Amino acid sequence: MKEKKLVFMEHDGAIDDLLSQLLLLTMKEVEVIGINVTPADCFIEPAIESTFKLLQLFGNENIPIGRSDKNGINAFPNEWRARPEVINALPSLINCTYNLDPYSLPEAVDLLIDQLTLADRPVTILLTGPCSNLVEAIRKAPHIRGKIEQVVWMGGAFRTQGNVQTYQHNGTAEWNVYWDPQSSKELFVMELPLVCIPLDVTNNVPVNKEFLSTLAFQSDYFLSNLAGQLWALTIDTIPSYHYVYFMWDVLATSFISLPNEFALEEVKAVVSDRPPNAGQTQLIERGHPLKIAVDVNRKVFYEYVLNQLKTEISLQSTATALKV
Ligand code: AGV
Ligand code: CA
Repeated sequence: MKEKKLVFMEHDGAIDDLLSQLLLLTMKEVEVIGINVTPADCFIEPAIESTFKLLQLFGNENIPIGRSDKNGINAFPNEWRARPEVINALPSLINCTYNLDPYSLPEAVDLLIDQLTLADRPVTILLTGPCSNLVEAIRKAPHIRGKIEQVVWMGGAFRTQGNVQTYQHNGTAEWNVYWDPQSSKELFVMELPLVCIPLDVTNNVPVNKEFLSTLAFQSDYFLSNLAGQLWALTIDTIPSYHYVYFMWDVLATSFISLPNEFALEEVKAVVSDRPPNAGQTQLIERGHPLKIAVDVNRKVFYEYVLNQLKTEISLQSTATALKV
């Protein structure tokens, strides 16, 4: 049998990140070797609770979770960070047993270093939040570079407008890059095998009612039902910022399984770390080489997600998790 692809996930607890974790766990060809949670687009305690509950549904409580205590240079709006709190109260998750002390978990950078060091083959790192833990891990333990097969990052806005709208900013940056522009700048300088899934391509995949309606018709499947509940929470996305919620992280996650459905381009780029464009990913000739996704087969992507959400989770683990 073909060996599974090893994946370490770094997320930041937003609804989209949790949906991405769920999608990743449905991938039969993938072995998840750890999940770090950063309090960027979330508050840490509820996000760790959701992360653990999703693992539990799949009977994967043995996958280690790392807790990051980092503060971004540019914090996410608190209204966004507070959104995920409601997730743990959804009917599909509220009765999962949860008695984990989040402060007993390993620190994120240490967990990443340990898991990469232990891995017996190269690992794909999936970043659906900021890149700060990865950059610090490589700085602290340069030997882990050799264990990195590829870094897939939902981040950047190369030939399109950014999604940061705030003071002292001209709107050119994407949030995951902007949260910690200095680490982002350093990530590009490191010249890892990096693929960015930027706004240029995620703009093609909004969460729309048609998709949610199709998903609802298959809600006899536990995971489809749960995903439908999660996405419904994104429809009234916070006033005064963006009204449309995209499948940003979910698209980046699908790249792990569907690389051939994406058009990639090799570019050279740098990240700005000062106003008025901190966090902007700029294409310039003297920049660092990386790949960016510029297009995706949307139809295949939506169908793939719908199909993965028909994955049956074992009744036994659900029963234990839900105490039924
Ligand atoms: O910029 C996209 C990133 C993704 O990793 N996040 C959300 C996804 O998890 C930040 C973000 C941009 N707009 C948002 C965001 C919004 N309206 N609500 C919450 N987060
Ligand atoms: Ca995210």
